[in-house]
Amino acid sequence: MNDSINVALMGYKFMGKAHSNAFRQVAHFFPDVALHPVMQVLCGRDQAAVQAAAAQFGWQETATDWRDVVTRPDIGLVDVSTPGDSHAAIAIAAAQHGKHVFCEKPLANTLAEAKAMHAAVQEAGVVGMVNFNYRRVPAVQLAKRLIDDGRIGQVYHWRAVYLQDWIMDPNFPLVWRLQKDQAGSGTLGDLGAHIVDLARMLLGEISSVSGLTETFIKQRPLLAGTTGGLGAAGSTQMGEVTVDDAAMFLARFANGAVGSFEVTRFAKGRANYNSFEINGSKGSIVFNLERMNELNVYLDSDAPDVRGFRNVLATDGSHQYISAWWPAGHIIGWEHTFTHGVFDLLNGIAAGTSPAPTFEDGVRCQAVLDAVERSAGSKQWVEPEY
Ligand code: SOE
Repeated sequence: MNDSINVALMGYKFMGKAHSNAFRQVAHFFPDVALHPVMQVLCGRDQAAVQAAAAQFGWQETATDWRDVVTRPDIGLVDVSTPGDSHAAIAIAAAQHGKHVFCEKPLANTLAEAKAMHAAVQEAGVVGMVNFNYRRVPAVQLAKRLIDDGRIGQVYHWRAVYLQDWIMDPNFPLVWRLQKDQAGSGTLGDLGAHIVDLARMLLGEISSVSGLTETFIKQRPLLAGTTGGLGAAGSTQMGEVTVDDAAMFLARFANGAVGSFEVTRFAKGRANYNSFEINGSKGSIVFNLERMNELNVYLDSDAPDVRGFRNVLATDGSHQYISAWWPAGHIIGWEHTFTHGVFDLLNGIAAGTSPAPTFEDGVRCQAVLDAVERSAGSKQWVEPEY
């Protein structure tokens, strides 16, 4: 059997569940993975909740303070799946103690934190990888191959949206994702980070942006149990929303292409609609996460009488990661992208290299988000500060 590595996962909610599933599945479906993960410690502040999660997801131990975990000599890999306000502290401490670091997106809440995290993994000589999971959709990898091989020619346009609708009810409470001190930003960091990362992977660096942000509902009910939450008589107290509900920006790419990006949590009916279209001199590509096994492709090289958008089902052995799963046509789902990320991460650790998206990619994405915020404030075109 291959060597193993003990993993500590920080965070046990939505992302903790997705990452746990990836660590549990990876060696079963990718038996050639160079390091087998041992699900050693699950860490979270609420002892009863973290114990229940550990039992459900299959972790051997629990801890309630990440500081006790990052110093443990038996831990080789620290996975940071907490809200953004603790990413930098945990990742930097873990790197300083010689642990490899896997971090949920966006890498940090600010550009300065992201740069400090990148410096920490570099100085420690450990692997640092950001979990931008949509890179690891096989159909998205097919899009990359078509572009890199020149099949759609010179790329002129990038057009991406990431749309959700889960906070449209004004009575939806002021959860952590709506508070700048915890989340860093709203849709921009949560959803915009994903499509910026995809744009960078597929088209290359973004050189300037012009953006706007908007917060439609500025006050929301405080959650019970938070300062000023439900009053004695049951009256609901309100708190300020300090992040964007929507963000839009135009971009120029270093390769001459131009792009548009739109993210919102106010698109009724769009639960998790992540889609991009790329237009080149010889063809076009369209991806939509709701049909994540498919890639829509238009190629000039087709005979004129049958030319048109075709739907490619990216589920046969020629498509990345697919041979580990099922026969052609037996589709995969959202959770598989996390397993693919963990597979590449573990191979990277064994080889001593950080797989993309590295912490440097995380910094470059953060620099674009930072530029959009500055542009929204100044109403000017702004360049990312890499
Ligand atoms: C929440 O809006 C969220 O779960 C993001 O945080 C994820 O990164 C995205 O994949 C789906 O939406």
